[in-house]
Amino acid sequence: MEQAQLFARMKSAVLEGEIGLAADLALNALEMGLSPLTCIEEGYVPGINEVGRLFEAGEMFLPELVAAAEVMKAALAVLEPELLRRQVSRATMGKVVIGTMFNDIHDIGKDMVASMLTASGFDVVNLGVNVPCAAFIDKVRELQPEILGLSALLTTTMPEQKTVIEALQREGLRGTVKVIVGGAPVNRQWADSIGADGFAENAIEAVKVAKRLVGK
Ligand code: B12
Repeated sequence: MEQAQLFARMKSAVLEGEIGLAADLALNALEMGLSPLTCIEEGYVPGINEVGRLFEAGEMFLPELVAAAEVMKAALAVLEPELLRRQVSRATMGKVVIGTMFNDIHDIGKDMVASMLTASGFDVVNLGVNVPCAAFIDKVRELQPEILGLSALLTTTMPEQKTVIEALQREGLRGTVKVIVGGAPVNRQWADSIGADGFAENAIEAVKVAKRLVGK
């Protein structure tokens, strides 16, 4: 199968909610020697973005959104171990604590960022989704990470990023940790307005920003 055809089938597997097919295509791609990251970026992510567009337009509904997310997870489960195996770096870049904001259960993109950071040598502690502000603060105090990553996929949960930064300030921890923010509705302007140290649009950029912030 041609690469372009394979990527098109990955995209349609997400759109059609075909979990088994998506995982098989990921295995095929690895057997063909394709980079796991290219498959994610060129195959599956265009699929989930199209699902988001159709959902917004009222042409797809919640069950289909859920199914598409399951497909993404199945494909990533095949690709991520290979991503980590290929890119593993021996140098320790520092510790990152990352999580999705309170009342937000989106984790596909946040987990991609976590995987890419791990693959690049960061020691990542992933707190999962729906993380209350107090849990972020407790982990920063306990683990003293160099970087705190905050993910928000909903316009209603973006303000939680500001809440966490303010709480760090209040607790006297703001100077100890660099805060990076991301998620589909987040942009640089928002990041600057809440006093974040960094913003990234995708997982590759997130690694660059994190490295810059730790001076590597
Ligand atoms: C899949 C999905 C779901 C899945 C999530 C499953 C899961 N386990 O994650 C399910 C079905 C559960 C879901 C539920 C809902 N969803 Co939803 N969902 C999506 C969808 C289609 C894709 C998100 C995704 O995974 N994208 C792929 C990843 C790779 O991209 P990403 O998340 O943006 O991450 C990248 C970057 O943003 C960045 N990044 C991400 N995090 C971080 C963190 C840091 C620190 C950094 C530096 C970078 C970074 O790097 C990532 C990798 O490149 C989006 C549409 C969209 N295009 O965003 C809607 C979307 C986010 N959902 C939406 C909505 C409305 C909902 C619901 C409220 C629907 C409902 N009526 O119940 C619920 C909310 C539940 C909740 N409380 O959280 C809206 C939000 C609208 C808004 N303005 O707030 C969207 C935009 C759809 C739409 N167009 O209307 N959803």
